Amino acid sequence: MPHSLRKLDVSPGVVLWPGCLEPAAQTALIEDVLVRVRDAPFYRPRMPRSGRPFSVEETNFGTLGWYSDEAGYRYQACHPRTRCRWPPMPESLIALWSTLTNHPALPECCLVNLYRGDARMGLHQDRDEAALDAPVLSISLGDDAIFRIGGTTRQSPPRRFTLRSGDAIVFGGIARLAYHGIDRVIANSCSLVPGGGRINLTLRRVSPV
Ligand code: MD6
Ligand code: FE
Repeated sequence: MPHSLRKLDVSPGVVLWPGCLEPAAQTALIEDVLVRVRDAPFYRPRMPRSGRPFSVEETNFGTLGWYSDEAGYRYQACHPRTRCRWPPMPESLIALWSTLTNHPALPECCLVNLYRGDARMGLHQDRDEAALDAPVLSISLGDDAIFRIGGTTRQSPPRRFTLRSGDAIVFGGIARLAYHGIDRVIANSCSLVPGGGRINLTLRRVSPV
């Protein structure tokens, strides 16, 4: 169960639950994540065409995982290196999805982003899902991050706010295709992630029902 259901409407379609997970729930969740990472280790995705490596490391849980390399962005059922299916999504995340999104279909993908050092995430849209009617749920663990969100064109003026460990945000409706990114992570602002840094979990529904 979420710790706090205090919610802030950041902009149309974007809802933030600051401190949604209490410290004990954050610790339990990071443990659930790290056990699964033993079977599905972090890797560095590459940009379509150029093959330039991302600064974030990623892995996935669930029936489908988001992956990127020279051939493009896509969802696939297996880890690119182990060739095994992704580990199952932690039950606590599926429960949180139902509570916070109210979406009737279950999430299929939990993308795990690991930010170490000066990793960041450029401005992008989440648009590889056929089920664009479903929102995206994002949970932050570890160091604080400066999140930037604009509108549906790269030119729309962005808003910035800090995402802290335990915060949850949901993007849906007219914000589902909003451009967003992580400008930077504030090193050592939180000690939750072993070895330091930030882990972000984004849950998505991929297939139409
Ligand atoms: C991150 N988040 O917080 C990256 N995408 O590390 C995302 O890319 C994101 O937070 C869609 C919806 C919410 C998000
Ligand atoms: Fe995103």
